[in-house]
Amino acid sequence: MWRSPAPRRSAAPRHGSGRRLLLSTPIFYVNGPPHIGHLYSALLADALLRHRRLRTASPVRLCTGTDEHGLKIQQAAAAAGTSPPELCERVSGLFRQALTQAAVAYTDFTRTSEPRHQRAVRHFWGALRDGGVLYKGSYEGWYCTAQESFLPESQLAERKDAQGRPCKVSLETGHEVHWTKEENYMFRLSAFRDPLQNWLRDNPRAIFPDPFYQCVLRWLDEDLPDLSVSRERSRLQWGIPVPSDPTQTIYVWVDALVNYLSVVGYPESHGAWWPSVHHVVGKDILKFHALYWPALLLAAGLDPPERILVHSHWTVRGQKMSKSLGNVVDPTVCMEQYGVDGFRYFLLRQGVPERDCDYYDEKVVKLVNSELADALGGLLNRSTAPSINPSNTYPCFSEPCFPKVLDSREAKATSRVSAEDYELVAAVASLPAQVDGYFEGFQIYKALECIAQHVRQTNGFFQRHRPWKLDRRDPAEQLWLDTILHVTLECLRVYGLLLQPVVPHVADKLLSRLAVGPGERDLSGLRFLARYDGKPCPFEGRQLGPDTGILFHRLGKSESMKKRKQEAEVHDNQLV
Ligand code: ME8
Repeated sequence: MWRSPAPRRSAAPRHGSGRRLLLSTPIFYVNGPPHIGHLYSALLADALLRHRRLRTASPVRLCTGTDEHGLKIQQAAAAAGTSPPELCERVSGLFRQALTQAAVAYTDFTRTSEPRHQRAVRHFWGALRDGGVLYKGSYEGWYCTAQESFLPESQLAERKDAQGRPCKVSLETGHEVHWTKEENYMFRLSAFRDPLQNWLRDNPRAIFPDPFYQCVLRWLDEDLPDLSVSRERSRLQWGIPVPSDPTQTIYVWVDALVNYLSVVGYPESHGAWWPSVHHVVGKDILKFHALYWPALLLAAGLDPPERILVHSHWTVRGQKMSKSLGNVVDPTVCMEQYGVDGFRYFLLRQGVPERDCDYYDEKVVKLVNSELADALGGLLNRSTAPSINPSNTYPCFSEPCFPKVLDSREAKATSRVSAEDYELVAAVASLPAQVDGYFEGFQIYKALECIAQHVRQTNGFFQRHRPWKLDRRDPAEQLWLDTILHVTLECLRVYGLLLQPVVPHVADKLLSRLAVGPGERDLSGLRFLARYDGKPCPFEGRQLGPDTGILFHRLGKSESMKKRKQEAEVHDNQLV
């Protein structure tokens, strides 16, 4: 019987927002090129990373990479008429390229074929062996190569194969499973029910959003059979041999999961980061991350990760994405078509972790045109137009024009400021805290929905007061005009700051136009409309940045596509 080791001390400070954090994406199989689902995981993690960097100065890392061993890759290489190393090199490069193109600011990219990773896996295996949780047994069951996993009967369905013969397939992937009988090393997963239940009971936010936490609790009430953690080397050569038993290869999932440790220097220096880790994963690999991985960690004398952030899947026009249906969406093409920021915005604004989301092109065009090009870009364009702001400065706020009230219902009949204007000011003032809450709650889509709604509200403000109708020759009108513009630019500045984690290039363009310097862009010191509270505003009277053109070109015209491409090239040379 496995016994829990004495409580461990970790060098990673556990609490408070000022501590270091390791964010991760899954490491992706190299049996096929990247698709939008992979990019979505990476963008979620990237937005969390960027948001955190804007909030705190404490170190944060984002690790990603490629999962290169196992039967699936061995077979894919054979089918492509190439060797596994050649396939891995090529496809791993495609993932790296796609993530870089999408401006995913990863700090680490692990390939499981790297020696430093393999060394960590061998050490981890040794820790499991020394912990007494491995035993050799004869194992038989239905193996699904696509999932690299043995499946119980409950996850299988009867089908006919291409020749019309009955066969069994995985319910989840639809791929045929094969009866496999081998001598394997087994991991005593069954001994970890109580430790896992205790961990989850003590950490109700460890698996997030909550429906996935509940799902894992249910799994723990069911059968928890021991896990086969090696394969016979005669069948699987493409993997890490079991230390001191060259007849066996380490199970690809054990190998892959250890990437989260090898990246932070396991077994020597991981203590500086572990277990201050948040894993972003798709729901398809929840069991591996929420049951197997914490159990393996406990068995190896380490703490489970702090959080597992789970998201659902993208379907395409209502169908599961699959090579056989030929409906796999290539993120590289999408980014060329919709712009890097356009596509980032779409995926993060439309993707809801709790439920599957459907992809189709028209939806991208409609959303991005309406929210980025028209609402946000239009507002910037209108409020900085030379006809309305010929001095091209951040205009001054006049307190008598916009008197402070404690309650929007107090709006005076004598002032031109309406109750709706006061509501706008109050809403934008509380927006940063709201957005922080949504990022913390892994609801980036809600943060974006909320920002978009505020942008609409600000357009309403601008429209309501028709600043273009005001007569600048009249000093009183000029003061009011400047005040309207000041409030509008202050709102835009807040939106630009808050959008940085999602649309870094667009936000940079917006903030540069508003003359917000590089040192004025973090979120920790964000103050909105200081003048309304009688405080000085550092931007007032400042010369605006150069007008570098439309903030985001509407999608759908070949001309604007060309422009976007040129701009992306210029930007690539300037930004991470
Ligand atoms: O499972 N929608 O790799 P993988 C959204 N190597 N996200 C999707 C998706 C979809 N339709 N399809 C895939 C593996 N994903 C293992 C992981 S980690 C130690 C090892 C995303 O290439 C989602 O994050 O099959 C999913 O979990 C991951 O890609 C699976 O990628």
